[in-house]
Amino acid sequence: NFELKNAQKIRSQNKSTIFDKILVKQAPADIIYEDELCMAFNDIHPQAPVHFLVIPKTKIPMLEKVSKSDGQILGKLLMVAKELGRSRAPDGFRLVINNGRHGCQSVYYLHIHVIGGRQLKWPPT
Ligand code: DGP
Repeated sequence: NFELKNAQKIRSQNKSTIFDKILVKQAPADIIYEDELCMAFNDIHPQAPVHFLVIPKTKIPMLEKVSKSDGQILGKLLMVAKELGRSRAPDGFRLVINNGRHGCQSVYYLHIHVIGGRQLKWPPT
């Protein structure tokens, strides 16, 4: 039933993810940037020559869970994505945030994909 499914969904979204472990260096990752608010590391399944993820250090499971007080960290994530994207994919790049099942989100720890280093197509399928 709906309530059971919803409870299971909420529990799964609160579970520790692989990105929680990468953040505290309990799991390996190719970290390309880190400061007091965020971290960026290369995607383990790159979809292009440049494909890295930017995550906040304070956990947000998915974009739809952000609150008004998260505005600053969201801005920060975009700024870091922009700076790293510009230097690593100077001919252009794309940001993606997958949200929920239909968005193909697989890791429930908010992350911005930064993809580039080749000609991308639009629209994505
Ligand atoms: P998504 O939740 O669909 O937005 O994508 C999650 C991305 O995370 C996917 O592109 C693969 C990547 N990923 C999954 N596990 C690991 C991991 O252990 N290390 C790294 N570096 N990336 C991972």
